[in-house]
Amino acid sequence: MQFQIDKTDGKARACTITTAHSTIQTPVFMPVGTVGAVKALDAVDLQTFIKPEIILGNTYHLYLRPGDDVVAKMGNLHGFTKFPKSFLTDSGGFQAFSLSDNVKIDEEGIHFKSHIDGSKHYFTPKKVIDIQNNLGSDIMMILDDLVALPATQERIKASIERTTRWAEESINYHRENQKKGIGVDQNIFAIIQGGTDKAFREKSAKELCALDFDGFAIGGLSVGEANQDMYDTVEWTTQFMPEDKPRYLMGVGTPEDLVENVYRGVDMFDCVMPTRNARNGTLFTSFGKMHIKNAAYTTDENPIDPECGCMVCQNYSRSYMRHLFRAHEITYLRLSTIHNLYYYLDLMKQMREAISEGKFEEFRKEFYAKRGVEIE
Ligand code: PRF
Ligand code: ZN
Repeated sequence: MQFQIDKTDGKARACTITTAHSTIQTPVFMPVGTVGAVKALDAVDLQTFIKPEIILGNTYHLYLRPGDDVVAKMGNLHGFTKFPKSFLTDSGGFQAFSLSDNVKIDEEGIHFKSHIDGSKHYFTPKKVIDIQNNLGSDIMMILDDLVALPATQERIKASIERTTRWAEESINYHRENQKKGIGVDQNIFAIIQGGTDKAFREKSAKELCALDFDGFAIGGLSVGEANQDMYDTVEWTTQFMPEDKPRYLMGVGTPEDLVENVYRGVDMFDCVMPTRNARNGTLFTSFGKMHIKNAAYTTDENPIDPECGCMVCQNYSRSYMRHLFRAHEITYLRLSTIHNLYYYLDLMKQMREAISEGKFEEFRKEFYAKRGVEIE
């Protein structure tokens, strides 16, 4: 992986990441394709209407079904899904915690039961790398131990200590594998934990960033803490992260969260919010959120967002979108997903332009002004 900083503006960064499959300009939002498909879309839709350079896949889901051996046989994620650009795969720990029953963590790994058929499985740091080798993702994530907030100091301490130990095991295993020709084109990121505690975040960041990873993620946020606590924790943590490696904030967030965290030096994001909200009837626009089922849109001829350049906004009215939503038409899911993802990727593009022109502060003010919010 090549990484280059193109421009900075305050703490905000515009960078270029080059993997074996694409060139990624940051700040970047990665659409979530949990089981190897961004829900409601296929690879042609993605390439035609959204044009992402990288999307996410989940180790947990793909390991359980269809099985990473099947994906490997079909030419990895790229050959199987026919999405030719980059994939990042999450390690599975987070999904095991949030989706499966009977999760038990010990010093060596995570025991869990499949949410599909109740079968028993065990993820270890090495096992999730083996699986991600089979998936052929461009960026693999280490197995981490994250805690739901609020948590006790003892629990957070145990989490960062275990995560550091697992990180050491992961990086050694991956670099040894690469010497044997396994995962040569694959990159691996560590995940900083530590809740919202400054001392724990500092310790976790310093320990992990001393290791030979290709990039670093901030995990364990957007798990129930206040927005400002997330922003403060990110701002605090980024100071201990290397400048010359990508920084990825996992599972975040709203458009406001993206602006605030780019402002604090984050390069990469993923979240189910644009895709999930689309399906639930919440559309993102340059003037804020829109609930498309609202009766006010019954005969509204305007596009969802007059400022949006997406395929949906070039062709269809709010009235028609509201109708499709209320009629539970499958077409609604595809169109709303296209609009929301386009909005998210376009927002990142606008931020990159603002950073490149040294106008990020102005951009941020304007972003809030359009939503009727004034900031300092
Ligand atoms: N760890 C992993 N995946 C994640 C997270 C984490 O902390 C989060 C936290 N928001 C989302 N996805 N492995
Ligand atoms: Zn649109």
